Amino acid sequence: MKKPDVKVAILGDMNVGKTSLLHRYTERKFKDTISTVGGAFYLKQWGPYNISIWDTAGREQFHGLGSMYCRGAAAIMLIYDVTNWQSYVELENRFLSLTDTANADCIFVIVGNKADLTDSQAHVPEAQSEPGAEPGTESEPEASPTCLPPPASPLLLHRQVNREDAMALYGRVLRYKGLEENACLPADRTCFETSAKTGYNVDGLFETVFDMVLPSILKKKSDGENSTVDLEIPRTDKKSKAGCCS
Ligand SMILES: Nc1nc2c(ncn2[C@@H]2O[C@H](COP(=O)(O)OP(=O)(O)O)[C@@H](O)[C@H]2O)c(=O)[nH]1
Ligand SMILES: [Mg+2]
Repeated sequence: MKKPDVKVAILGDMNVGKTSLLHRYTERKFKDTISTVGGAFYLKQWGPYNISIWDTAGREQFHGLGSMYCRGAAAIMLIYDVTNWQSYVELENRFLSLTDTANADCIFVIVGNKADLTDSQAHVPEAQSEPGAEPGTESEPEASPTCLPPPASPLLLHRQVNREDAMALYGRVLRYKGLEENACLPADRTCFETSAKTGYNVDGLFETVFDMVLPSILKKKSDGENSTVDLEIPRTDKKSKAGCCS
């Protein structure tokens, strides 16, 4: 198996669409039900580097694993559902502390998923989607230009979380981490809205994050460290914090 050069972890409450986002990005598909037991791991080649992406299960019983998933992470995606305020609140209440084991220079991005439910604009995938990435469910054939016009937009739901809320959370995450806002990436580059269902902004999210972690890979390499991420389950009682683990 190829050794990852860097690690990205996906965190957020159950049902916000973490697995669907990863599935949409890697498989170019959307399925209505995919269950994640414990977690899943995906390796993406990005230029000459291998990036490991860790999907977690949001259920309480797996929380012990959450900090293990974040261990040595160079980037963490905090995912909420734009139609569910509680999923946004939980990021701070339950998930932020799990990121203590991430790298000291870990990059955070805040992602509001299910934007298709609140915004008609999110009904089309981003322009830069690869050919073959089709919106909607995997069983739907791609619409040809000569087909009937698209069906009327489904009824949109009221959004419970705004982009401003996400940007405010990003500021609080930086404060929690003890980071200076002006020394970090600005909130308008680290807050995303996506739809795993339609593909809206999914490539943009992952590819921006991959680009963001490149300096971290290069720094590790120039520091002459062993630049791989330890995939083994860490030994218990390892209490040391960021910086010790990659
Ligand atoms: N409408 C809509 N539903 C979504 C989206 N992403 C996920 N879902 C649905 O939300 C549910 C939970 O998704 P899942 O990926 O399993 O969430 P996870 O628990 O965070 O991994 C499933 O029924 C998905 O079909 C999305 O972007 N839009
Ligand atoms: Mg899941």
